[in-house]
Amino acid sequence: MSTLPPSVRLETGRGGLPVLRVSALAATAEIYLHGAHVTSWVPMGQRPVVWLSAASRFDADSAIRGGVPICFPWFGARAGHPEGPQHGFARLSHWELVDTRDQGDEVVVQLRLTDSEATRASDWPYMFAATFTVVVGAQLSMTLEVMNRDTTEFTFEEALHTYLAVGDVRATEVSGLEGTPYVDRPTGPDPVPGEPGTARFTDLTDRIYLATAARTTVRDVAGGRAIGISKDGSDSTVVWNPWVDNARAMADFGDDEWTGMICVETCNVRDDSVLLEPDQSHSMTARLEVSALSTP
Ligand code: TA6
Repeated sequence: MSTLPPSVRLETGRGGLPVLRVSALAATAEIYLHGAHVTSWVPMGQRPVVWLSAASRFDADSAIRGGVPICFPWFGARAGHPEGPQHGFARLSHWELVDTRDQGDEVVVQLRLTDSEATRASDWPYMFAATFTVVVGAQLSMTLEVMNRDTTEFTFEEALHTYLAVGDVRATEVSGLEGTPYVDRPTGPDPVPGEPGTARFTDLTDRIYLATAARTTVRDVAGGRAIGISKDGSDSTVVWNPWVDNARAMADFGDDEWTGMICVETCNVRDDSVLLEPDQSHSMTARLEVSALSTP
């Protein structure tokens, strides 16, 4: 990696982990090399859009709580492999900084993770290259590209597990998924019919919406703003809030923090998993933008 542009500084972050601090004209951002983990995106004049727990761990053996965890090559617990880390190894791995450059008013940062002795020795032994490209500006664009560098096909799941900051999740709704069937994880594995209205939050919410490429909008009424999430190359969307009991049960999640966040995750999971032939690659992009809340 050659020298960095003045808009990007590689510094020592929390827990002594290396962090890229990005100052674009229209926004600032932070990306830890640990997990290629976006932990902050703040458009000029806005409050932080990406939520981060005050109780998050910052060590090489733990996932950062909040921000945008990269879930790869599986999502959740890996079927048949209880020993594997929840949500795959990508968010627990050190990613290499391969490129960073100014692009007009925006700043582009690119990180890469390839197979290693550890991953090849795991129960997911394939040769791959994962490239994560973040474009920091008035919007935040994140693209995960996976290339099959093996001589055999492989299937993977992926998620940009985005935590968004809201004023009060109990006064928040998510539009764009109306009528879309989903797996309601607290109640069972089979998809249930979609709801006609916007998604609202009154309890633990953990939904996998399948076969949807829809743009979603988080209407943060208490926070007075809307957050738009558009996506390419993604057929699943997960919506999650742990609610009070699960928040209390997580050591890296403040007991009262659950009211201030909602996860809207850009994914390809379960039936939407991705099959790659040798030398094939697949890209998935999530794009965030903030706007004032239009009155209903
Ligand atoms: O995306 C929702 C989910 O799969 C929930 O079931 C919950 O486990 C959440 O991810 C957080 O997972 P983590 O491993 O980061 O605690």
